[in-house]
Amino acid sequence: MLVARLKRELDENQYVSLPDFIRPEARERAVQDAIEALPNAHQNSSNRNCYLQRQGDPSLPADHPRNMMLEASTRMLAYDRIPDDCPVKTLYHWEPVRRMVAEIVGTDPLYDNEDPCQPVNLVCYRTGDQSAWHFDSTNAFTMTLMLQASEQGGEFEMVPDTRSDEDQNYDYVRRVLQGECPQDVVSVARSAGALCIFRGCNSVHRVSPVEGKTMRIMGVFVYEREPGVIGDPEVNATIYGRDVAPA
Ligand SMILES: O=C(O)CCC(=O)C(=O)O
Ligand SMILES: [Fe+2]
Repeated sequence: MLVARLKRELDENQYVSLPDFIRPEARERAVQDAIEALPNAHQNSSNRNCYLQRQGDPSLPADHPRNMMLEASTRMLAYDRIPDDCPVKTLYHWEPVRRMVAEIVGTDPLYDNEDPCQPVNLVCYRTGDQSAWHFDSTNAFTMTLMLQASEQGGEFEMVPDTRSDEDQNYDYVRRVLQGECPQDVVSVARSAGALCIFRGCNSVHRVSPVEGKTMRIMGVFVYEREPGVIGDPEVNATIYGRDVAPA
């Protein structure tokens, strides 16, 4: 059965990719929606370590991964900046998709995220934009849909199982970040329309700098293990540029 094979692939490789997940007309429609909404995107530029922290640890050496600050830059369209009839929202809220994803990731059932910003994002990368090496923070899995690929660059690169729940593996992480382990970097082929489910918590990954005129446009979907989840206002302030309500 297809879902069983995808689950096995995810468990073995820490990612699985499904080509042609969205019809070309729907994909083009989502690309248009992203281009039209782009003036409302939050330009998200940051200098941070691979643990998504903006501050290093002065008690550690300069070449410790916690002190290796990396540049990232994307344009982020939050859920409430995307039209309600955009195909990425339709897909996200469609029960058969949620059920299929739940079976692949082995967390059943899954629920929609209820935050105003977080459930579905369109992440746009123009020339020079990139996502630096990082571990995803809380989510057990991440799901992305390539809506438009860049002409050059914009590769999704991952080093499976760089660390584990028990071992931070700092020395290895440092070598990966310094480019000393190219043989361990998996470049995940993503043509337009491909869905990717990956476990980014312990597998460091990045998007290499985008080159060329064509914007890389990625749909990102967040499902939850329990109903009613909303985001942390501070995280929304950082990622989406929202005001933090006064305490
Ligand atoms: O844009 C991508 O391909 C991956 C983005 C990413 O790292 C994430 O959503 O956690
Ligand atoms: Fe990530």
